[in-house]
Amino acid sequence: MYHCATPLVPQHIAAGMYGMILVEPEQGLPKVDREFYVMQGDMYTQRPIGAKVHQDVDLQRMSDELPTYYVFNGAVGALSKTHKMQAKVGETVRIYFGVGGPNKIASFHIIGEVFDKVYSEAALNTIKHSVQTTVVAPGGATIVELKMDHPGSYLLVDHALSRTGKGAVGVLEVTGEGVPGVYKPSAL
Ligand SMILES: [Cu+2]
Repeated sequence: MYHCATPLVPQHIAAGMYGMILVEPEQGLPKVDREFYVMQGDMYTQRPIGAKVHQDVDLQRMSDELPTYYVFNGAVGALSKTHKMQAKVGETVRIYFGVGGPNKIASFHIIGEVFDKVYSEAALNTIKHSVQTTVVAPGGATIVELKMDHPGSYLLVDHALSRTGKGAVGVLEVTGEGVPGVYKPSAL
């Protein structure tokens, strides 16, 4: 994860001056069907969330670490309305997930799925299996992989779930025929 270092650094980061660079091993990472880039950030504004006016930074809120917004890829709705994340049943999805911050740790989770693999802290020499939620520090990243077994709308969230109401939600749309037995109706 990179960012600028112009004072005030957290103010610049809160405005989105960060991104991710992938350094692959010489042979590359294993092939997957889909790859997505997601970064979480926190924002501090003088007006309440949703105010339809120019939103200046609130330096006191920033200092107090009380974000107005939590966003994926820089805007509310970036990964739920503006851009669609799509995959098909049977495909393997890899998500590069980073936290620009400046301040807040993310508890990255996908509702309805489990990460088959997590490269914790984006260290390519360490793979964890079958992880439900993974912690990502500000200035850090992770890589997760999951095979999609069933169609549906899977929500990407920070599992500090109050943050979904402040923007931190994305949608991975999976189409196709479900694998029998993955989800079955309960016997009532
Ligand atoms: Cu900057």
